[in-house]
Amino acid sequence: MHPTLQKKLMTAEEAAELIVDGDVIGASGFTLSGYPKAVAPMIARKARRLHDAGEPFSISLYTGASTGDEMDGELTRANALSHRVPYQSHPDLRSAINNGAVEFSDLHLSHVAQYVRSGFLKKPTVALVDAVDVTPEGHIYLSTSGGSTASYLLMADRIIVELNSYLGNGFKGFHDVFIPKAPPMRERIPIYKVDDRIGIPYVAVPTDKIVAIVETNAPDGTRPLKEPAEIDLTIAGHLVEFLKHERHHGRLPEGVPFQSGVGNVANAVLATLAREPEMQSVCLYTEVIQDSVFDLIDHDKLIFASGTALTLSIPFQERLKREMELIKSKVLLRQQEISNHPEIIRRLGVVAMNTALEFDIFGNVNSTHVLGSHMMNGIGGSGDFTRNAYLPIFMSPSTARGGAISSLVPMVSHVDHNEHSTKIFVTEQGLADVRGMSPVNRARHIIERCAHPDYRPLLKEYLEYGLKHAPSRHTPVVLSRAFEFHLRYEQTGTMLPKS
Ligand code: 0RQ
Repeated sequence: MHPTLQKKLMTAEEAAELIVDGDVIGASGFTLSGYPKAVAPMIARKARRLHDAGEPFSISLYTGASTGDEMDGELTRANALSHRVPYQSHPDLRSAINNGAVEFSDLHLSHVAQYVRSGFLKKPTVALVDAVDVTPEGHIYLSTSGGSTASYLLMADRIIVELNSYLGNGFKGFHDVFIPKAPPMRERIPIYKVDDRIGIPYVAVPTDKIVAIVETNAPDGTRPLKEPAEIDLTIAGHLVEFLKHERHHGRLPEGVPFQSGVGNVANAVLATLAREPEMQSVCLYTEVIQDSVFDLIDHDKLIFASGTALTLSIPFQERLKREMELIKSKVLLRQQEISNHPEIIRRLGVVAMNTALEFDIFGNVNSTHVLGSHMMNGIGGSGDFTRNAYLPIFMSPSTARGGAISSLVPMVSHVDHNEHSTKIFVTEQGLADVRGMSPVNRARHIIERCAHPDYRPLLKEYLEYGLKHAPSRHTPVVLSRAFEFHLRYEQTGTMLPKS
């Protein structure tokens, strides 16, 4: 290591001492990939020590999206977090948000970097990043996530680099870092093909801002994905049949890229696409690239994948290390404001596939709030993609909690994606294509194709009641009954009426 950088080497514990009460940390990390793993637990330790001594200590934490236990878990358990932005999925942090201990700003992920650069959010005082290399000129080569890290590095006064040797120098070159100009002088973002590179492979920072370098050797703490369950495969099967049908009828141009959300259903869809002999090779213009990218590669079905996070389970992180050059020729990582940018999603005609918690008979979707109140993870990129996609698709099992909850309800208890943006719904029961339909036809179609048989008659009865008693036949919402499923669940523990 160059002597100028060597002087900044320190332990994670020493680096944590540089963090003070009230700091705003802008960190790397997106869906458990590329987040710093060493310094945050030491910040948590410092917080405990200060709290025990009766002193205040709490920080704000901005990231790309969710991070692992070393960051979101440790900091939450030490009561060290006051404000979290913009997405999370850790059970302890989720509880702290829902019990009011941590303030949470749930933002569209494409907005975050611009929020920070334009001063809508407090300026990060410290950037804390997981990197594969840092050079004497101040070139920081990010690890497995792009996130909003380049903007945090740009805006923060102090930078702490976790120099992570796990992936090795071979990882350099995965990133394409580009920050758009500020409005109103912004120019077009010149991505015309999924694999277009428009930036540079590192983030350039003034070296005097780097206050600490902490050496680590740690893989991402990604949770292993389960083998796809029967229900995930059934949903994936309906979806793939639909895509083949659309292609056959000339409504799905060859080469339109796919975006797929996180989790088991999303992974099962891509794995099913990979195995389907009639589906041609695909491009991904997405945010999270999961293990299933290897299914596509192995079946020679991947043309190229552009994302902001390479979220791989440990066996696939090991495989990435073994096949670095092959994967690099097929995958690139962008900043999340570019991976999720409306201009590019609309231009490329992305097919967006995301998971809903619940959706209603008219096509509104709730992705975030259980019973309208309890925060699950956040909207993430689902809004960026859904609103701008060529074909937005929502998937969900038709019931949750052993059948006590219907994912299809008379009216969603919280709206993340409204009926004007949504088009296709899929459950294990079937697929509803509601493009161009009036609200009543949408409702009939969605109930018939997607509802669980236990709930279908109840939803039909609600619709028919609305057609008789609602103030309008256009969208026959009956306010006094619209939340009867949710209220019944709160009162009895099931959305099904007592028989
Ligand atoms: O609860 O874990 O206690 O059993 O919700 O449900 O079926 O395991 O689904 O893990 O795919 O997550 C929408 C949360 C789905 C996710 C959501 C309960 C259910 C279970 C999880 P348990 P599943 P998944 C890319 C795009 C928003 C962000 C997004 C998400 C738990 O996909 O966060 O799309 N999406 N980003 O029992 C009450 C209902 C329920 C319900 C399910 N209707 N009411 N509970 N559950 N339906 C990623 C990023 O942008 C970063």
